[in-house]
Amino acid sequence: MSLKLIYFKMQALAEAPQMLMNYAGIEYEYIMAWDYYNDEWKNIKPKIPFKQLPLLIIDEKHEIPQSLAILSYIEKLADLNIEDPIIAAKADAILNGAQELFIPLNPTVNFAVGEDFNNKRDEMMPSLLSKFDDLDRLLKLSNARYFIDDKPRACDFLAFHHLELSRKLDSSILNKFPKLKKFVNDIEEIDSITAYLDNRPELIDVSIAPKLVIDGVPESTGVKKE
Ligand SMILES: N[C@@H](CCC(=O)N[C@@H](CS)C(=O)NCC(=O)O)C(=O)O
Repeated sequence: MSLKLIYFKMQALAEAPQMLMNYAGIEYEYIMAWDYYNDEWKNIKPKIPFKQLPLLIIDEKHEIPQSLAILSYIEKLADLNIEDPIIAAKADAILNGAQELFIPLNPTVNFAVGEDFNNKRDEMMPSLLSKFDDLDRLLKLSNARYFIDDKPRACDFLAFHHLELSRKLDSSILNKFPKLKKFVNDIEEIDSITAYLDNRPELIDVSIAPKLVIDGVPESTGVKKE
């Protein structure tokens, strides 16, 4: 089976799918849109379902858009999906709730600079903290290491991604939420995730001139090759 994850130069919606695949030992290729389609994003965009990425391409035949659909497909492939409909619905609720953190957090950390970064950070802080408070309570209710049980699933990797990224807004942001902080540390300490985090392109110069260090070369974040 061949799995190709098509995305851009940013640390956002392709992170949780990659963590899940690394955790489950599923092989995949991460390919920049311009390399896969051999064209610029503005020409590719109209031909993509929902006109956005990430897109998972299975066996060069099936295109799966929408990061949550991608996560749920990988979860089934990894045999991590939940049989009990009530527990599965609770996991879905965490997944959807965590995804609400995507905007404005991800675009701000990946692209905003200077005054614009500061304004966006300050503006989103109350809603971010309110959502963290929700996640903190739900994690306490689970009475387990992760949101559902002691096995990390799609909802955990998605929540982890957004929590981890938020530390680039403010490195002390999780201090008010000890349970969430421990959750982030627990995920970081899973061997396959430690290896993934250590080897993925590093996001540097956040708020100044954000770049991803790809194969040792710092490249501006964005939807363009150069
Ligand atoms: N709901 C979609 C959102 C996808 C999305 O916002 N993708 C952004 C990158 S993170 C994108 O394709 N931006 C380029 C564009 O819209 O032209 C998902 O979860 O996959």
